[in-house]
Parts: sequence; structure tokens; C-alpha cells
Amino acid sequence: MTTTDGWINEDHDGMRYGLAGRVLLEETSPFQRITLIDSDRYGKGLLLDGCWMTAERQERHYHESLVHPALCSAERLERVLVVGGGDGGTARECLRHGEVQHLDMVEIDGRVVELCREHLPSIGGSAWSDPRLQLTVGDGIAWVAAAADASYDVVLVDGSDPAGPAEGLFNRTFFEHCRRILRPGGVFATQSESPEAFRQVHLDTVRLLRQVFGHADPLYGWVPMYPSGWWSWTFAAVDGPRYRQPRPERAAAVAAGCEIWSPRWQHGGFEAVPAAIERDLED
Ligand code: SPD
Repeated sequence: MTTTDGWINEDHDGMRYGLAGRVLLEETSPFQRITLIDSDRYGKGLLLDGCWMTAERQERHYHESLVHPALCSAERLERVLVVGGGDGGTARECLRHGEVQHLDMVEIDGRVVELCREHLPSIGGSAWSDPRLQLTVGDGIAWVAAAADASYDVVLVDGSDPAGPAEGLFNRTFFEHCRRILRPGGVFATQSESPEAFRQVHLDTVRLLRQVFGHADPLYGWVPMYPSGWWSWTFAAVDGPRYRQPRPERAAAVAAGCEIWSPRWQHGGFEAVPAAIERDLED
């Protein structure tokens, strides 16, 4: 991260993604450097290790895209696991689904949760006081490895880039455990980086999930403040690509409160695979 003349920037691979604003607070936790900022355009926001994570007036692009394709399509929604997601946005969107009875959120960095609750309270919103939310500050990788077979209906991975504490969220062992702990009819989704700015990580992630689950599909959308602005989330399921068909009654219950996600947007996103990426993924 650099700060220049009233701008806060994520510098990535010869490019610079910045917001005009000011740094509110910076500290180093046992896991990473945490920066809270206030920006002119998107309000308050969070960077971890100098990379953009979220901001008040932009977070919906990311959270709606990760959550609703999975929660609108899993067979049941009783038990949901969120790995990471310390700002609370993923949990908030999950808990809009009334069928969710219990949500485990396992976030490695308790300081991220504390600071987001204090400075970015609208992102977690009512999730923080929802009795269905069970927050554990701990290692999501160990949690998934220790979880019982077939113990969740949905597993969502809301981590940061594959360096530092999130590195282990992109490997075969972790994905195999995620598959093992899903019930029949269960759905898995993870943020899978930018097909432009992190092309190789993106391709490797989709390919690995296809090996582990037998199929997987990237969904393309955008998070304007992330490198390149073009982002992806990848979905897989125990029994075939059920995430391509949102259940109409669930979709209807959440669509009105969404800014980005809709069943139509979801259909389009799954279809909008650029030719070169499709070819690369078939190799
Ligand atoms: N390069 C940024 C990847 C960040 C993914 N997680 C964002 C956290 C939002 N809850």
C-alpha cells in the first residue's frame, strides 16, 4: 500500500488502484497489517497487508456475489460455514435467508472483527447480534479439517489473497475437506481472485476445484476498487452444478434487498466466460 497526495493505493504488478481519502488507523496484528481508511467515494474501508478488502459503499458487489448463488441453490440451508469474512458482510448476507438456522463464522484475526465492528458497523449490520451467528476467532483451515463429515449445507470461503494467513485457503487438502464436510445437496463457494490481475491464481483455483469436486464454475463480476476491478467467485457442489439454478422462492425472498445480485445477473455471470479463459480452463 502507498499513500500519495491524499490517495490510498494498492500497488499491484505495475498498476495502482487508489481511492482519494485518508488513513484513520493502522496497526499490525499477529497475522497482518490492518489499515482503516475513509475515502471520498466509498466511505470507510479496510485494507489487509496493503490490499483492498472492503468499503462501506462498495461491499455489496463482493458479498452478494459470493453468498446468494450458493444460498439460493443448496438443497438445505440449516448449517452454514463461513471461513474468514471478518468484516461481517458475508455473514450478513447469509443471515438474510430465513432458512439458515446456524452459521459458524471462523475468522483467524480477532482484531479485524473488533475494528470492523467499531469502524465499519454497517457491513456486518444485524449479523453481529443475530443469535444464529456463532463467531469463532480461530484457524478456519484447522476448523474445516476437524469438522465432521457432512456437517454443513453451505461452505463459503471469504479470505484474502493467497499470501499470509489466507495462503492455505487455496490448496487441495483444504478443498477436499470442504467437500467432505458438505451434506448431499451442499454447495461450496470461494472468492477466486481476478481473472485479469491474478490470472494464474484464478485459473489454478478453478482447475483444482474441478479436480476435487468433479466440476466447478467461475462467476464473473466486479469489485471496482480491487486490482483490475474484474473479480471472480467459484462455485462447486456435492452433486453437480446446482448453483446454476437459483430456487425461485429463495431468490424472491432476498432479491429486493440486493444491489447487484439477481437471478438474471447470476445466469449472465456464469455465462460470461471470456474465450481465452474458457480455453485455458479446458486445457
Ligand atoms: N484482493 C482482495 C481479495 C479480498 C477478498 N476478501 C474480501 C473480504 C470481504 N469480506
